[in-house]
Amino acid sequence: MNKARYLIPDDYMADPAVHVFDGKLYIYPSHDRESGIPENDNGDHFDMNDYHVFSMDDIEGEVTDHGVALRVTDIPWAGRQLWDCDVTYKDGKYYMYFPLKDKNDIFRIGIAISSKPEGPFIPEKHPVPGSYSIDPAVFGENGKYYMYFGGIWGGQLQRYRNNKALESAFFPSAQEPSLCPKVVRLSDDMLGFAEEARDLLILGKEGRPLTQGDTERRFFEASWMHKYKGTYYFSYSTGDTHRLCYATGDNPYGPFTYQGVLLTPVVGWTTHHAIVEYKGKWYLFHHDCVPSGGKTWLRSLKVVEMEYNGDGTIKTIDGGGEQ
Ligand code: FUB
Repeated sequence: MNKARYLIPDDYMADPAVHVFDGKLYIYPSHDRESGIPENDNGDHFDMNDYHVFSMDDIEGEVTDHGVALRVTDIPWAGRQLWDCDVTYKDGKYYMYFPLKDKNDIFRIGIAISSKPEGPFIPEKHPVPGSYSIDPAVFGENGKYYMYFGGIWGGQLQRYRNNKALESAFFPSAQEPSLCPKVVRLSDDMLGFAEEARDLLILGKEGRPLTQGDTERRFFEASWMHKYKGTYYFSYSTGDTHRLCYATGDNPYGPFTYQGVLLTPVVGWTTHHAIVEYKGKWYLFHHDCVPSGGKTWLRSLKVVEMEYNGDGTIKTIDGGGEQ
């Protein structure tokens, strides 16, 4: 596959989480829609209210839409805005983790469970105790499952320190270490956190944490974790500078060392992704706003092959937007 391919031309889907279950690729995107809410820095215009699940047997082949897997109206604690979800498998069950604002307009992370990768997913009655912010991504190995989460601005991460809500949002100054994504091991029943969420440190090559003012490299949102040749790759969006970047480490908690840009800006404001190996090749799933003519809240899913250099760095992919 040399060229990026749009996967779902008939609908607006974004924020892909992608996994191989039973030998097939399963895609768990956000489902964008035209809600009429004006665009703002809080992300109110991303007013999604359900999830569809898609699958593929072949990266060039047909994409099957399995229909609605979860609706906001099915979730007892729901306020609004179903953002980026992820799904993982353990002991015969598929667990979907999703961010949603509760009735007080606070993002929490919810769980919904299915016996099949395509759903339908049945939501738990309450969000994960102690959860906050957005963009959960789950990485499992050796029977342990780690959740990565967090996002600044509309994702509300600036409202917390040490897992406690602040009286008001607060950003570090430009020279101070940036707000970190969070990593936490999930409990054995997959329904809660087994420990306090920790800061996932991203260091520059000189060993110092990236600073809040380093907007071209610091974390904004859209965590993803994958492993390649024994190295852990944490990748994320820089938000207002519109890059997907990555950092590497030798264990799931880090620290991670910044390595570079995975995807240059796309057409649109947000950039978000999943990285997955399928049939011996690596792929970057992501989104852009070309089909909607640049409407930032109507995004379209794409996939492109991703390549590593011999030293384990990733070849930067051109997102096609303004740099
Ligand atoms: O889709 C809403 C938000 O936009 C996601 O949670 C972010 O990662 C960004 O893609």
